[in-house]
Amino acid sequence: MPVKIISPITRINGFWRLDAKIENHRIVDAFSGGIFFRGLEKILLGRDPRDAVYLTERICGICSTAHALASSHAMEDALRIMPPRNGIIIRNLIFGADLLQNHIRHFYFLTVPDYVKGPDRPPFTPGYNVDFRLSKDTSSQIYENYMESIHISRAAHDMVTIFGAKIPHNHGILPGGASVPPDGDNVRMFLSIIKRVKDFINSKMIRDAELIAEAYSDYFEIGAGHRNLMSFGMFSHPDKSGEFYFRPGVMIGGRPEELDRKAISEHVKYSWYDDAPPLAPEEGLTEPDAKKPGAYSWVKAPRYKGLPMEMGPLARLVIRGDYPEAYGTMHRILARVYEAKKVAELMEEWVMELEIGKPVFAPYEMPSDFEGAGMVEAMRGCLGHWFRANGRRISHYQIITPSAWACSPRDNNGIRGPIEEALVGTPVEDFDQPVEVGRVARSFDPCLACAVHAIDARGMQKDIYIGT
Ligand code: NFE
Repeated sequence: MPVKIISPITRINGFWRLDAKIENHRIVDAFSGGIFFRGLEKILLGRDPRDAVYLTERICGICSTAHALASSHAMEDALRIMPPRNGIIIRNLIFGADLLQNHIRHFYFLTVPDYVKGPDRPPFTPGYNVDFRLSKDTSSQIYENYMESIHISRAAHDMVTIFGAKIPHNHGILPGGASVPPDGDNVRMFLSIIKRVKDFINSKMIRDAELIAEAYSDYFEIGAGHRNLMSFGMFSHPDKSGEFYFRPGVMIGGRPEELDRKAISEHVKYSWYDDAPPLAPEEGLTEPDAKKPGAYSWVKAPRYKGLPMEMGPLARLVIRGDYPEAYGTMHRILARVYEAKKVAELMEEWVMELEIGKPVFAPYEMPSDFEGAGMVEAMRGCLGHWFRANGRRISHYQIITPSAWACSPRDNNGIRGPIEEALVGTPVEDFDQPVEVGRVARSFDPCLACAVHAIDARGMQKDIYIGT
């Protein structure tokens, strides 16, 4: 059976290999392989737990604020720290700004070229020449907005720097709260930028996404996957402890459930790690075995109650009740732009809730031995940091990112990961131009930089198709 190997898949973050078995112009099976090794958990051992926030941010440049949040939540969980109201709002503003940057970039830079023929010059050439359905005028208009989105996504990053000092790897989020207090200047600056970003999303990005969705309506069905959704809860409420603006929850086969934070385990049968039974992240091991027979990925297979789960904007909006229950490629794309609109609107309100002169940080004492978990939403979905400290040094740290869930290989029961499953059934018109594979896979906004770390030379074999 012909197998299309795409490695590395371009227009994602990090290095990723997809093997798609194609029969009669349809994908009948798929294998998702992370082709570099993550060693972050090992780097953290023996370090001061207060430094984890800065070290784990370095996992990835596109979602570093999410790792800062997860790490801070883990410390706050362990030491029962309650950040002050201002600190929670500032963290929401920093993470919200980074989420907007991510969603704008994902839509224009990573998604649009799969559906809209670009200008006849690099970086848009060379490119595919199949199944472009929009008129020349509409395509030009969308690429005009693409050019503007470069400035707008940068403006979103500028917002992160107002309260986070720099981006990627901000210094504004830390255990205990935030580091930059609000004042007249930074609040005014933030407000003027959020308004500009919001106007762009409302007047251009939503329209461009809906134009694409209309022309490619078959993609509402293509790429549905396992039909299990999960969210850990996004944007803590500053006045209602334990509540979120985007609530946590689970939907399994259409049935809503409360999230059980203890029902997560990682499988490694098909991953290049020493064999172990499914382990909870509190006990998780990261012992590489690059020669393990049958393994095909550096990504582990996280499971919830033993099931693969889909997450990210679509899961969050469905669980929040802002989008009808739906599964499929175009639903993921639309949910991402609608979520950007909602978050921008909320952020405009949150800036006005800051109280000048009030604290942003709660000081704390660090005992010798403690442990905690930080379970938050990153842009792509559920992100967890689990750690233990002994003698004020990290003795265990385990991270599960949303892309580890999405790009996971088969689990110990042989069940495909979410993207593998979503690809099955996808039509492929031209074996040599498999644009459809990228459309389905990228709708999850995968980031292999988060999922794994360090390249494997096996990704360089000759039969490999470079780029999609
Ligand atoms: Ni590298 Fe990340 C997000 C995290 S990965 S982008 O969002 O955590 O899944």
